[in-house]
Amino acid sequence: MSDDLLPIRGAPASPYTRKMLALLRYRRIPYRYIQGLNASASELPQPKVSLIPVLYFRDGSGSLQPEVDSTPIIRRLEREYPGRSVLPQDPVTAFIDYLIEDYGDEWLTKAMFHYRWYYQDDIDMAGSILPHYADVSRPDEEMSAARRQFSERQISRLYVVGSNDTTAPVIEGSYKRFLGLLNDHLKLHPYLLGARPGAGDFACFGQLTQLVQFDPTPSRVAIESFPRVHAWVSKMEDLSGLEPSEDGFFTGSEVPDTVRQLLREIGRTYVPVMLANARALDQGFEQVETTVEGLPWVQKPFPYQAKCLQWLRAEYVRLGDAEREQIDDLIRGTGCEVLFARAES
Ligand SMILES: N[C@@H](CCC(=O)N[C@@H](CS)C(=O)NCC(=O)O)C(=O)O
Repeated sequence: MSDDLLPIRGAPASPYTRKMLALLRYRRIPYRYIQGLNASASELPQPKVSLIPVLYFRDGSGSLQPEVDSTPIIRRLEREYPGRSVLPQDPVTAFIDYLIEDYGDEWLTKAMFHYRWYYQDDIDMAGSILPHYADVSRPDEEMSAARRQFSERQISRLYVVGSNDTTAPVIEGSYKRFLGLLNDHLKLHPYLLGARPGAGDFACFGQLTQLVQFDPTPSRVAIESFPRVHAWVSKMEDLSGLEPSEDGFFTGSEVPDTVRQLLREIGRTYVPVMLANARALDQGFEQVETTVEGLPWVQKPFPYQAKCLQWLRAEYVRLGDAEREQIDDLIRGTGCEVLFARAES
């Protein structure tokens, strides 16, 4: 009965849709996947903010209400569907998972959007394939107009993620280092936080479905240098057959050095940009300006990422004293500690 199936609306080229589909499969939550950007083609209501994926939950009267934003949706699914959790129970591990999830969603996505709409090969591929996802039967003439419109619209939005000629080397350097760090980690552990996947794995996976499996420039990097990561992405797609053990996640004291190296990478790139973005918004600046790895970073302020910083800080404040000390030990010297410098004092 389709009534029992959780509706999710999204598209194959949307990294957050892929994040949520893989998570639903792993969690064995029965769903129906409605493909398309617009609710108008289905009987489902449109959310207030026009983003995908949209998940639909029944309210008290039984009607379906749209929800967007994968991070809170994951928490809601945890409350409503028990078992096969993607949130570690150990608060220290859970905090690291949250930080990695945020990094995947908010920083890796810069690489995803940048590569897709910056290089001609990538623009050509995405521009010619993506518009077909709305309807594969539309005539070729219509599709070539759609291709132009769609590509122009997306290229004009590169600024939103901070992709420009100044930031291109920073974004690309960070993508390549991330692949290298994930590769090192996967030599020892199948998932970022142990023997079972956390929300952070799904966030990184979502972006990597595009970066290593679709767009030609970044996928070449993965195919040539990181076949292990390429294989990981394919495996993550459907973990419905994995039988996770209760103690599959690392405890806070077991978090390995390879994860600490990833935190260092987060501290070198996402953290300075997140802080500069929040500062620019606080002070009403037109531009975010900072340096990342000694290279300049300029972009327009992005209000959503200032909220991400507040949410991260709220997670930190919520920790008990002993756990916060453990986190402080883990992140000391990674560059992530400055995120919480004020909250600490
Ligand atoms: N924070 C949101 C981000 C979702 C998002 O940015 N979705 C993109 C597609 S991957 C989108 O709908 N963009 C608007 C558009 O393309 O019109 C989440 O985690 O779900």
